[in-house]
Amino acid sequence: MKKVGICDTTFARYDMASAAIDEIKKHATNVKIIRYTVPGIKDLPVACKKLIEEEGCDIVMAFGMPGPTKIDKMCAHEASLGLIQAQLMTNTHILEVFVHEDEEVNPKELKLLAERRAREHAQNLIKMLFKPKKMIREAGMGKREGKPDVGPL
Ligand code: RDL
Ligand code: RDL
Ligand code: RDL
Repeated sequence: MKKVGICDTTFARYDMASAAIDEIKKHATNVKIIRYTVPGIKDLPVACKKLIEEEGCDIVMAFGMPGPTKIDKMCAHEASLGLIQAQLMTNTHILEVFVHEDEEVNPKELKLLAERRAREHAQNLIKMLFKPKKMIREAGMGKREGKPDVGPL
């Protein structure tokens, strides 16, 4: 039984974690999911580290929505560095699933992007945990999450 940590924020304007949990449950039955919600993206790194060290998660997903301003972008970069540090400290993958609010102008499109990116990163997680050979077959294929794949050269 693998344990998957799901960490998200109240700052985000879409519940990406629920979309990912639904996607994981569709593709795997032998998985225990542990969810942890924090206020914002800078709170994600320690929450993910706790999911790994204290809850024994084999892999974690970190969902966040950086806002559109300069301070939000800086915040996102800092959160990203923290998530990388948490991965290095624990030797465990944390899939960073961020959707920047200015990736789309139309709120409906932003919602769709968040939903799709969450689900596609959940599919990546399933492959990384259970089907690493499938992941290798996709190497160099120009895959993207939430937007159309750009494809190989
Ligand atoms: O530790 C409490 C907060 O500092 C922390 O939750 C921050 O991540 C909150 N936050 C900002 O302070 C900010 O300027 C967030 C953003 N921008 C942001 O764009 N997205 C967030 N949090 O999730
Ligand atoms: O942890 C999951 C993803 O966050 C991680 O795989 C990122 O490296 C994916 N990614 C981005 O989120 C991004 O904004 C990539 C790029 N840009 C990029 O330019 N090239 C990548 N990944 O290989
Ligand atoms: O060049 C166009 C896109 O690749 C670029 O805008 C990416 O940075 C979009 N992107 C993010 O901004 C992000 O925070 C992506 C991810 N995360 C991601 O996880 N996967 C992506 N793009 O394919």
